[in-house]
Amino acid sequence: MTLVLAAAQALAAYGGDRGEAKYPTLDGAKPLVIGHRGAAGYLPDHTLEGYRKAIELGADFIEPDLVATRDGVLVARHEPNIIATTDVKDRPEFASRKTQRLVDGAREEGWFVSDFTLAELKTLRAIQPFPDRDQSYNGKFQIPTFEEVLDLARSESARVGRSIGVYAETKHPTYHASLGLKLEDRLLDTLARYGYTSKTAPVILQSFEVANLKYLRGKTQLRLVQLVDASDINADGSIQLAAPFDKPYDFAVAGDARTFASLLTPAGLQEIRTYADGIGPWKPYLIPSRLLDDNHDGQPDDLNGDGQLDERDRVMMQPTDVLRNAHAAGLFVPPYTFRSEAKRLASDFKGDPAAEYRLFYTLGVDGVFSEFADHAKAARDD
Ligand SMILES: [Ca+2]
Repeated sequence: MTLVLAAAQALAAYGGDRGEAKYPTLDGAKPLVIGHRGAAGYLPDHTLEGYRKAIELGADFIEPDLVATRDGVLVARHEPNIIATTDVKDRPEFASRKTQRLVDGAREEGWFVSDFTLAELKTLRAIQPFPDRDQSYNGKFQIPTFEEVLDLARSESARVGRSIGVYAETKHPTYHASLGLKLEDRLLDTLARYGYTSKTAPVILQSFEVANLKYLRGKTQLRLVQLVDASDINADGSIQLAAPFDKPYDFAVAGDARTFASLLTPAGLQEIRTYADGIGPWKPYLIPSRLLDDNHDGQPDDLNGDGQLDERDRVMMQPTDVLRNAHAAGLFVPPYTFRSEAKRLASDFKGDPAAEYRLFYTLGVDGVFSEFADHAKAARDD
């Protein structure tokens, strides 16, 4: 029996014939559908239009990544460098702003949010960074401020009649602090103006760094999540840890030897529980996948014979203990990122994103960061 079929049968057993919604999550509630960067599978990342689309598709939370402008305003972008997500490179008036910066120790060239005022950023328009996705909305939508995202979540909650949460990430806190643009107090001050200070507020904060989460823990009761990254996954399914994706960047600066993988040991999870409520791991930490070499020629097999190696040539392995250990530590676990395109799905799923969702829901994840919220919701509710 395949892992996917086993997952489907186990999920059926949870629901039973009584029609009860019961899930193997930390608290037994339905796993959350989190609209990763909005509805990134359909519309350009981190735009009000993209967040609204995610809500229409059924997202419970929308997920803004936060960076700071030169005048200290929090705006939603996945990276400080906006070369790939806006039309800035086509704007002659900003040609002279092109520069190089070190982001978490890695040199990047492009245009950086911290070199622009909010007013200047508002003249730019978002573009779809994945070349294989719909490019027809390029040049139409603005970069939103965090306040505009909060306003949208509030107005959409009233419009659709359910609570839409905001799952915000502090991007590169050490980098921003080095520029004199510390994110955390700006974030908490903004949230406090909306009355979001308690554990029950429709807000969750997350970060790949540790020190800023500990700082936030000392200042707020809002739910906090430790994100856990990696650089890649090896052919055998083991996690690859290469800088700057090997450890939280504040660990790198402090000379702390611990890696992201260290955070997911039972001891690491206990430590996280002292300052956070959940972990957001890259999904191979929960269920890895591997390439095959069935003909023993020393090269990974091209399972679908298309001449290239991608997710479609991988096979899912058995789950690790990370989810069970995290739940045992009292931490909720929404992994990232779920993408529906066939080339982004392991061979087990046969091009059907619902099969991947069912596998992870059955494992007991407490949410999924999805770029196709409609598929995440349908797989959860059907
Ligand atoms: Ca292939």
